[in-house]
This record gives sequence, C-alpha cells and structure tokens, in this order.
Amino acid sequence: PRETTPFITFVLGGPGSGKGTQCMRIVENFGFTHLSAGDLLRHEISSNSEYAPMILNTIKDGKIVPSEVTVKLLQKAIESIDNDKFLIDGFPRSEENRLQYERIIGMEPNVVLFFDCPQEEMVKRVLNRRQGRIDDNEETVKERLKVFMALTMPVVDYYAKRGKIYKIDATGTEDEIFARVLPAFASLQF
Ligand code: UP5
Ligand code: MG
Repeated sequence: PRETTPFITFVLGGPGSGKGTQCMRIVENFGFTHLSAGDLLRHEISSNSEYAPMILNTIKDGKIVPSEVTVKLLQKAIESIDNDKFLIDGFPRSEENRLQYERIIGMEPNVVLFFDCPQEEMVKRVLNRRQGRIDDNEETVKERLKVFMALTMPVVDYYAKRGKIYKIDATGTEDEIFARVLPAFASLQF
C-alpha cells in the first residue's frame, strides 16, 4: 500500500503515433516510471502466464485484452514500484477499460496526453518498425486503427470534457514533438 497518491499521466494515441518514443524522453527528463500496458501484456506472453495464449491471440487480432487482466498488471506495477510519478502508456483503450481502472485502482489521472497523428503516418511508422511485433502487419494495423477510432477515441473525448486532455500534434521529428510535450510538465514542480 502506498502512502501518497502518485502523479498519474495517461498517454493515448493511435498505433504508431509515437507514445513509447515520447515516453522515453519524458522518463529521461522528468523521472517518471513508464508503464506501457502493451509491454506488460507482451511480457505476460513471453513469460508463459496462464493468460498467455489468450493475450497473444487478442493482440494478433488487434483487439483489446479483457480489462481485468490489464488492470491487474498495472495495479501490481504501481503498487510495487516506489515512484511518485507514472506514465501509463496505451491505456485505457476503451470506456470499459477506464471504468475498470477506476473501480480497481481509482487514482484519477492528473493529465492525459493525446498524440494526434494522421492515419497514413501511423500506418507508415508501424509497418516500418520491423521489430518483430506480431501485430505490425497490414491486416492487424487496419484493425488496430478501427479499434482506436471506435473504442479509444471515446476515452479521449471523455477526458477532453473534463479538461484533462493535453493534445499534441504528433507529426514531424521526434525532437519537434518532444518540444510540444514539454509544456505539459514544465509548470509542475518535479
Ligand atoms: N517513430 C516514432 N516517432 C517518430 C517520428 N516522429 N517520426 C518518424 N518515426 C517515428 O513509434 C512507432 C514507430 O514509429 C517506431 O518505429 C518509432 O521509432 C517510429 P512508437 O513510439 O513505438 O509508437 P506507439 O504509439 O508506442 O506505437 P505502438 O505500436 O506501441 O502503439 P499501440 O497502441 O498500437 O501498441 P501497444 O503496445 O500500446 O498495444 C498493442 C496491443 O496490445 C493492442 O493493439 C491491444 O491488442 C493490446 N493492448 C490491450 O489489449 N490493452 C491495453 O491496455 C494495451 C494494449
Ligand atoms: Mg508503444
């Protein structure tokens, strides 16, 4: 059990919008702990957990893993890591994800970054990555985009209504994008 509530940042954006890349820069500059929901799930696959086959198939199809599984992994990480600031990357991906997070973890995000990127650019980046991710192929990326538009954008809209969205133009070079990220944290006394 934690003694203080940490500063929580959700990082949202479509597949290949640059969430992971920019999170690394935020970690270096502001000392956040980076929790990529996708990385946590891929780690479950490689460590052959009981959910491994289900997670693998879901990711291969570009669909969303059941909320219980993802929230449990995030909870375990947040509880075991002694830091007061977290970047939660690629989560929540649906309103159902968000509600389950609220029920189980309950700590409201302080800010929600949204990397706004044109679809053609996202597809190009994903197909150029070539790091052997099972979902980096033309068919799965189409589905990931569909799921993002249908299920994740409502989460972005929800936080926009609550004044928590920090929207970032995710086109241009990594440096140019990071320059747009900086003001989101600059006013905070870290
Ligand atoms: N790149 C980065 N910035 C660039 C720039 N400015 N110009 C040119 N190239 C740039 O970047 C993608 C690629 O683009 C990299 O090669 C990078 O070098 C280059 P990256 O930073 O990796 O983008 P990111 O937004 O992190 O892309 P990623 O593919 O990781 O996003 P997804 O949201 O699709 O992936 P994630 O790992 O979050 O989820 C994968 C799957 O897991 C989901 O589809 C889903 O099936 C499952 N999942 C859940 O079910 N629940 C969850 O909560 C989370 C995931
Ligand atoms: Mg990523």
